[in-house]
Parts: sequence; C-alpha cells; structure tokens
Amino acid sequence: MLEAVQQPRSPGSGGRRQSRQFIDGAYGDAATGRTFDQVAPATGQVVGQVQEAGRDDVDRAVTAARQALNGPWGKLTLEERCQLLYKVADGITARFDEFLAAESEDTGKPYSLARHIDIPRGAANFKIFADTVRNVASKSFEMATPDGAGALNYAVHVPKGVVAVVCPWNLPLLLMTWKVGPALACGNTVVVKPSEETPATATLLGEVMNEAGVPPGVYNVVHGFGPDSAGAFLTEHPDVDAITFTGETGTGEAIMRAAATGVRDVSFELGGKNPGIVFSDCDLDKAIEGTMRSVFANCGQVCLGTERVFVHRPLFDEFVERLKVGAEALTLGHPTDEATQLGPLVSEVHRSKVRSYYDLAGQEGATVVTGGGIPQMPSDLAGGSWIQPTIWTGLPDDARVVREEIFGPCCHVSPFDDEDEVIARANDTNYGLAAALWTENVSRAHRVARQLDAGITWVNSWFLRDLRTPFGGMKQSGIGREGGEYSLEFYTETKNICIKL
Ligand code: NAD
Ligand code: 6OD
Repeated sequence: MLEAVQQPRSPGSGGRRQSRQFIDGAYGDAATGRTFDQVAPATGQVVGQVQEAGRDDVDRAVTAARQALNGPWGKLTLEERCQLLYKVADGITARFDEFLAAESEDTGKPYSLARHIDIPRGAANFKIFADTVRNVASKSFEMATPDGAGALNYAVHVPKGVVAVVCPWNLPLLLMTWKVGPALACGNTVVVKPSEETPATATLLGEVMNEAGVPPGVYNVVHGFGPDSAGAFLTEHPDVDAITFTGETGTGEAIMRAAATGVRDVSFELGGKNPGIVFSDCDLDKAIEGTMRSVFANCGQVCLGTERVFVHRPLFDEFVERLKVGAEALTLGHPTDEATQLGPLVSEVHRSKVRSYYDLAGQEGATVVTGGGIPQMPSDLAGGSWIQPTIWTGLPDDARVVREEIFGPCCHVSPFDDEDEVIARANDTNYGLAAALWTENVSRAHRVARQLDAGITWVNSWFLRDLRTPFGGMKQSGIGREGGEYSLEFYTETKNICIKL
C-alpha cells in the first residue's frame, strides 16, 4: 500500500518506527518482503523496523527519478526549483523536534549536539545551495573569425541526471542533505540510500518534500545494506548517471568499480586519520577546548575529527594532563538529556571495532592516559554501545593505532621538536582529509597549513564550516570537491555554446 505519510509510530507497530521506501512521492513496503531491526544505540533496544529494498525496488526508484527528471522537475525554471528548496528548508525547521528525536534515537547523539549542528545544517543545505545556484555566473569568451564578425562562446550548466546518494551513519541528515541540496538545486533528481544504521531522517524528509510540493520522483529513498543489497543495486544500476558517496575508503573502492561500468562520475568523501598540531606558541586554553571537541564530539565519529595529536615538546606534559582532565569531565548520559556531552557509539558492531583498537593499543605498548574500557552506565542505558573516552601516549608513528582510522572517542598524543619534523609526521598517512593547527604565530600558520596534505586545515578552530568553500579530501580521503560553486563541477555538465555572429 502506498501512502503520502509514513506514520512513523503507527498504532499497529507497537509504537515502533517504520522506515519504509519512499518512491515516486509515496511510502511503501519493499517488494522483497524483508525487514531488519532498527536498534537505538543508547539502549540497545529495537525501536523500529526497516524495509530492505531489492533490485526491483531500486529499479522503481531510479525509474521514478528518471521520469521526474524528464517530466515535471525538468520543466521547472531555476527560480521555481529554488523556491521549492526554500520550502523544504522551512519544512525541516518547522518539524525540527521530530528530526531531532529521530536523529538522536538512530545515532545516540546528544540533543545538545544535534540541536546545534545536525538539524540546522539539514535545513541550511537546501537554502544555501539554492542561493548558490541562483547566483552562479556563466563565463563567456568572444573570439575572432576570418570574416571579421566574430563568435561568442558561453558556458551553461545542465543537470547531470539521476544521482545516487549513498550515505554514512555518523551525521545522517547533515551529510545526506549536503548532497541532496546541491543535486536538486542543480536540477538533478536523486535516489538516496541512507546507512542501514540510520534510516529515520532520510525517510522523514520524504514527508517534507511532499508538503513542500516537490514533484513525486525527485527525491526517492531506498533502504538496505551495501553489498548484495540496496547500496550495490543502486550503484550498479545502469540508469544512474552519477554517484556521490560518503563513507569508508574501502567502500569507495567497491563503488568505484561499480561506477566503472558505464563510465559514471563519482564524488567521494572518505576516511581520515587527521592530525592536530599544537605549537608551544598557541593559546593553550583554545587548543585544549578545540582538541577536546575535535577528538570527542559525536563520540569521535566525525570524519574530520583528530585522532593523532602532535604537541610541541615544551607543552607536552601540561597538554596531556589538561586533555585528560577534560576527557574525564565529559558527561555521558541519555542523549535526550541536555546536559549530556557524550553519547554511545552508533552500534554494537562499531563498538567491537573500536574496542579492538583499545585492546590493540595495549598490545602495541601504549600508555593509557585515561579510559580504555567500557563505562558503567545506569540500568536503562546498560544495553547501549557505550565506550570510555580514551587518550594514549607512547606509541611509535608506525603503530596501527596511530595509522588506522578508529572512528571512536580516542586519540594518541605524541611530542615533536620542530616544524619540519611535525609536517613530515603529520603527512605520513594514506589519508588527507583535515588538519587542525594551534599557533598564535601567523607566519607559521600560513607556512605549515600550505604544506599539510589535507583538504581542509583549520587554524585555531575546528569544524568551522562556510558552505561556499571547497570541501573534500586528498589522497585516499576522497575524490573531488563539493561546496558552493565547487558542487556544480559534480552535479552539472558544463556545456559550451558557440554562436557565430
Ligand atoms: P560505510 O562505507 O561502511 O557505509 C557507507 C554507506 O555505504 C552505507 O549506506 C552502506 O550501506 C553503503 N555501502 C557499503 N558497502 C557498499 C557497497 N559495496 N556498495 C554500495 N554501497 C555500500 O561507512 P560508514 O561506516 O557508514 O561511515 C563511517 C566512515 O565514513 C568512516 O570511514 C568515515 O571517515 C567516513 N566518512 C567520511 C566523511 C567525509 O566527509 N570524508 C564523512 C563522514 C564519514
Ligand atoms: O560539514 C560538512 O559539509 C561535511 N561534509 C562534514 C563532514 C563530516 C564528516 O563526518
């Protein structure tokens, strides 16, 4: 049965959330007849059921996206499209509390975080990209011709077509809309595959699209897993024109292989093992506050987070001591409690992975400054995937804990002696996503920032985002840049039109 509203907690469902496919403007069950459980990471309780899409469901979604592109959506003017996207932004804001509750339940992230970051950015991603695309200027070139009359060349941007958007679980609404916003603003239609861990906000967004009057088929959602499931079926689908993906580097490799068939374009935001560099000429209070956020925000599940901290030797002992005090003061608790600063990891599976690194750190000879285990939680949270914030010192740069992305609330801190040394050590990684520098010396900030292998380097800040700026990773942290007008390079084809005068 198809419905315009997904009825998140229908009476017959025992109060559980139902995450259904959203295809061609209507919610429906998957043709597979298969569902899987949605588990709240804070409690370990099953809080909903998710429909698992098969090839037929994905095919229906791609077909709906194609028809909308060739039909009502493709016929709208840029101005009409942007007006609809403003309404989508307003719709998210109007239903702020529902998005907040759904996002927090799925991820375990504290309300105090999602209220200020995830949900507002979900709305802003539609508004800002509508503004960007409305204001893009077209380049033109006049040329001489033998008859002396000349010719005029000008570039126009046209939509790429049907875009597959494959999403991770760490910032579900923020990262999904960061792709869907520019894709739609540029005139494409989308099929979204949210992470199997966090289906709720992408599903809820379907209702907002309908309320805003976005034509059916422009925004579609299919649920499921990666290999042999919705993720693979979508990225392998021959009628998908381009694939934008955020997630692990290994998954990016698999998607790139799928994209090779049909030579489809990809945009990838992948993993990181980001350095934070603290010089002795920093403002220590700022450096501690910023490093605390960059290590522990969202329980360390931020691709831009710092997992390798390098501290100028004269400051090392004091810095480690103050970071320890900060980590031990973090308030763990129910995500809905506004005083909570640290939620659980996203799942039991992810906690096992992070714990394996906690164990490995011991085997590799780390000194555990703080943490390293599972915290004691009150009985209502005891079934959740909680883990202690953890700091290590004493490992060599080639230890696996220092080289591999962990994606948990943990970091290794090591001393350095001079600038050239720390730049070389910071760059000694396959990743190149982000870096944070802490120094009050402006010349040093410029000098070091230019030499770091990082798509974004923050100086005396972290996660300060201006959506007009280029965003993406170097090396194995990604392919391409999105953000502001950079997004047009992926979400549009640039065509040249040459007019003989
Ligand atoms: P993941 O790669 O496991 O999964 C991401 C998505 O890909 C999910 O929807 C999953 O179902 C799907 N998927 C998995 N295998 C697939 C396949 N073979 N074909 C098609 N789809 C497939 O990543 P995750 O665990 O959800 O997220 C954590 C990772 O994401 C970390 O590595 C983190 O660094 C990275 N990340 C990067 C950025 C960035 O901006 N660079 C942002 C957020 C997260
Ligand atoms: O702020 C953004 O636009 C962005 N892409 C953030 C990525 C965070 C990764 O976890």
